[in-house]
Amino acid sequence: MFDFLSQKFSGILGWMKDKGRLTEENIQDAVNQVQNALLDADVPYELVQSFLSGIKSEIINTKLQSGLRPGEKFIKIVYDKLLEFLGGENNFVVDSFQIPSVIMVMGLQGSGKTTTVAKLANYILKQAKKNGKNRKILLASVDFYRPAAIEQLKILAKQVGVDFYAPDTGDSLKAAYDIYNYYKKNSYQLLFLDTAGRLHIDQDMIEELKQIDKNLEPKYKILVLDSMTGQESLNVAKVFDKSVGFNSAILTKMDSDTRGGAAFSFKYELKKNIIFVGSGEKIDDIESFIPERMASRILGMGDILTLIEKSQDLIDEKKSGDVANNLMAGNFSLQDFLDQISMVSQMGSLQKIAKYLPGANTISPEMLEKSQEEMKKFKAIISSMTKKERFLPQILDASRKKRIALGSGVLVSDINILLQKFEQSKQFAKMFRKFKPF
Ligand SMILES: Nc1nc2c(ncn2[C@@H]2O[C@H](COP(=O)(O)OP(=O)(O)OP(=O)(O)O)[C@@H](O)[C@H]2O)c(=O)[nH]1
Ligand SMILES: [Mg+2]
Repeated sequence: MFDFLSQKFSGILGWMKDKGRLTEENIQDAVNQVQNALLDADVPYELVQSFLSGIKSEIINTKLQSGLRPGEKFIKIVYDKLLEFLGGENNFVVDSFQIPSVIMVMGLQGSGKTTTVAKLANYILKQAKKNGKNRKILLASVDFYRPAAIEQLKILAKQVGVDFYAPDTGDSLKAAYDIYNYYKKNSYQLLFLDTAGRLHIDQDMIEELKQIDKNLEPKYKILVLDSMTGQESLNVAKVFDKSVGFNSAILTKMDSDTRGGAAFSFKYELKKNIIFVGSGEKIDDIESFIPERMASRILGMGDILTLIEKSQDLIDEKKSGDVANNLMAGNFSLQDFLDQISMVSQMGSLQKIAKYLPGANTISPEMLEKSQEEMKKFKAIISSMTKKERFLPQILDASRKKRIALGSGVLVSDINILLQKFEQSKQFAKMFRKFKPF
């Protein structure tokens, strides 16, 4: 997700980071590179210009204080602008689907509506479960155009473990009424109404959606957009906005080789939020779209918070929370490092999670493989340390290192590498804290 932009931005900002002085020349150079990256990512020209002029005027007005180096200050300005473009502070959390609600899901054919309905239901169920709650969710479809469409939703509902209802009619408005009555009668908390898509927007489709909207008055209308269609998806969104209207959008297929232009431009162009992104074909492949985290990913600073959240289903919640807190608070110990490594190994291969880590785009598969081996060693090393050593690594003198090396079957040089990497993580956290309000 955002791999393309992230690769470009990491390069540009890596180059700017250590600049001791911001000159007209190096700023212009960086700005040109940002412009090329955005245009290559299929961001509309005017929008790129607006983004860049915001950055330039901010640089002119900026006073170099706040302890950031000039190069870092530039990155901070880009980060803030990026955040603003991606939606600023996100005001939607999935729990804020009010109960009871009807949620109508719309979009072109193949954009991912049906899959997304199932993913959302699954996501909401899981979130509720985490808080010790349950949700009574109904899935239903008014897609009578594609023969297998309703069956597809039925199978997905079963997989997620929520109810499904199919009315006995082929007329979409009648079906919508029938579904709505069933939802009311059985006191469901949420009804997801999957609708039919067409290859292109046509008047019939819009009319049908307008009719259902007028009669059922769904509280939420969500537009599903295929991120692979690039700028075209913005045009689709504009037509929906003018006709049926919608509250927010979900961008699917962000795991594909989309260059991310649509995600980048959506808020600016439509003045509405993206609330989720689809990141794969499986039912769990959905993430909430949190602009701060996306901005951080685009800049190659990783997205540790999402990674930690993803891991929470698998690991000790308190422990992961502690690691995150310690990392942010700056008292990250070797014990936390060990916990982090253990969490990572429980989540599967490094390749899978690397995309959430800072600077991940500069890491090759071979390096990841090597890191996986290294992690095993690190785990053994820290496990051989005393509690005091884990919290005060500065006491590790030659004789302690020798003892640990013997205990864990590694070389003293491996211990030094570990200490170096640990120091780097701390440094990164420090930089991260400077940028982030949390
Ligand atoms: N890689 C990837 N594939 C996705 C994602 N979301 C949906 N798909 C795939 O896209 C294809 C179309 O998804 P559907 O959910 O059937 O799309 P739809 O909008 O309901 O399609 P129609 O009902 O025909 O209009 C399926 O093969 C999905 O598995 C995603 O986030 N990533
Ligand atoms: Mg469908």
